[in-house]
Amino acid sequence: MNKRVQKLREQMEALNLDSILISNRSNIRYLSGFTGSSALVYITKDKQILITDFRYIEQATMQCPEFEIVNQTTKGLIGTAMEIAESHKDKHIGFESDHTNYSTYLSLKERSCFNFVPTKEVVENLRQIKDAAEIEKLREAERIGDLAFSHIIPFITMEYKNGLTETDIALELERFMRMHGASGNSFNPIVAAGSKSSLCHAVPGKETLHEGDFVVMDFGCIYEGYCSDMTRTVVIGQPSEKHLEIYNTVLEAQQAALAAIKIGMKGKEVDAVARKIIADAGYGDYFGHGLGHSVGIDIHENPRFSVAEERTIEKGMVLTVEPGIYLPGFGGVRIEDMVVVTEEGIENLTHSKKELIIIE
Ligand SMILES: [Mn+2]
Repeated sequence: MNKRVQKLREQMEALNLDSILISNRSNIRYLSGFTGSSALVYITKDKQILITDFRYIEQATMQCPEFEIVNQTTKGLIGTAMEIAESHKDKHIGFESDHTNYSTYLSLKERSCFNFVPTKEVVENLRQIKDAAEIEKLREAERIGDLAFSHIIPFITMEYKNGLTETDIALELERFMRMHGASGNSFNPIVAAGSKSSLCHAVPGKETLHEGDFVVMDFGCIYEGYCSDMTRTVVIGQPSEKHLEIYNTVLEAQQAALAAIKIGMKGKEVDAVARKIIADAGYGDYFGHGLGHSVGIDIHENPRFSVAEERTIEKGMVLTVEPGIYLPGFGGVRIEDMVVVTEEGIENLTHSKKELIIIE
C-alpha cells in the first residue's frame, strides 16, 4: 500500500473530497514515481490512476506499479480524467489551485455536474517531512556538490591567471557533477566574481577573476530526482580587512543559526538568529533575502527560514541555511549548507570547509 497516497486520502477526507486531480509534476512524481513530462494523477477513495499519453505508457507501467495506468483519449488529460470521474460518480473533486492555469480552470467550470474544489499545498505539505529514502538521495546529491567544490578550488587556482571566466567555472562544476552521478543541475550554477558577487542571483558571464575579488559559487545537482544546494565564497589574493569583516560576519551568522535549529522553532525564529548578528555588525540593510528554504524534489520548498515564516520546524525536514551580505560596488558573501532536522538539532549534509579560502 502506498503510504503517500494513504496520507493524501486522509487529507481528502478532511476536505470532504471524493477525489483529487494532481497536475503538478513534482507532486505526481512524489505520489506515483512517474518522471515523465505529461501526466495527470487522479486519486479517488479507493483508486489511484495515472493518465498519460502513448509516449509514456510503457515507462509509467514500469515506474508506477501501484497505479492504474490510463492512456488519454482524444479528450486529452483533463477530458479523460473527467470521463473517469463520471464513471465513478465522483462529485466533489479537488484540484491544485496553485498549479492550474486559467484556461484549464474555465474548462473545469464548464462541467457543471461536478463541484470543483480549489486546494492549496495538499501534497506539498506531505512533502515537507522527508522519509529515510529521500534523505539518502538528498545526502548523495549534496555529497556530489561537496566533491565538485573540492575539485573546483585547485581548478581555479591553476587556471585563473589564464583568463578563466565565471562561465568556465560554472561549466566545470556542471560537468563534474554530471560525471559523478548527477542527472543535471538543480538550478543553473551561480558564479559571480568581484563587484558582481553582490548580485544574489548573478548569471555567470565573461568576467575573469582578479586580485581582491570575492567569488561566490552557488550550485547544486539532481540525484535520483532530489536536489542539492550549496554556496561557498572564496577570495582571490590576500583579503583586506573589509573582506574579512564581511566574510566572518556571514560565517558567524550561519554558525549561530545552525547551532540554534531545534524541532518546534518557527522558521522566523531561526531566521532571526542570523539576521540579528548581521544587523548588529551594521550590515542589516545588506541581507535582503530569507535565511533558507526547504529542499526536496524541488529546489525551493516550504517551510522557509524567513522573517515571515510562522510554520514550525519538524524532524525530517531538509533546509538550507544561507545568510549573506551584499555590498553594491564592492561584492558579496554567501555561505550555504543543507541540513536535516533531527532529534538532536541538525545533521549537516554539507562538509566543504567554511574558513575563507584564499586563492593565489
Ligand atoms: Mn539555496
